[in-house]
Amino acid sequence: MGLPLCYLNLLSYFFSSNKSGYTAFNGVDFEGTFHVNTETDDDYAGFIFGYQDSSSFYVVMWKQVEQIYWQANPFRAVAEPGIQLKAVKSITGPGENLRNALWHTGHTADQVKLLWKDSRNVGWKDKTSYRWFLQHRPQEGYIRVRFYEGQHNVADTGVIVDTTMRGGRLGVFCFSQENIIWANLRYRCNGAVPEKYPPHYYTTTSSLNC
Ligand SMILES: [Ca+2]
Repeated sequence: MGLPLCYLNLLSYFFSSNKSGYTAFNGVDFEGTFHVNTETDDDYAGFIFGYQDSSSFYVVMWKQVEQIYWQANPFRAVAEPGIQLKAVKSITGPGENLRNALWHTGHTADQVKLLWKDSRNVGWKDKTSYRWFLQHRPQEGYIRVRFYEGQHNVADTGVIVDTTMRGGRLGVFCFSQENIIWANLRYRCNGAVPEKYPPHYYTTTSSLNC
């Protein structure tokens, strides 16, 4: 069994659509809104950036509740609620290993590195709009993501420094979640490295050989 259908759909969308074909190798700001328009599902919604191919991309993904993946092979995968930022660098590409690694909240060798997780560990709420704002400066490896519910900031990665992907395409992401509505997606080129930030707000990550 391969990846969930929506993930495959996403990849085909990337492969076939020019709408998301914007390829940023310089700085980019990317914002959008997602809204889960059902009360009967509790899985992953999010977005992708730095997409180079189906084995190499960044994903920001948010699950509603904790859950062990129903396919225990090739390894047990546990999803936690709370927003996660992952660097995907898969030696296998789409398939069972990457599927379970994406589901899992943690590092999976040769597949996925968890760069950040919201320590509040709170899932998204049904029928609620969340707006994200990403700043990615590939040359510096600067990544920062913030989420808002209305005017209220509900998550902030702080400054993450990672250079696994030096830019790439932008898109949306789902994993086993129905009725996600994405809206008002916007991007703009922006090479300016944001304002100075205190050292404790700065997480440098190493290579992906985790
Ligand atoms: Ca589901």
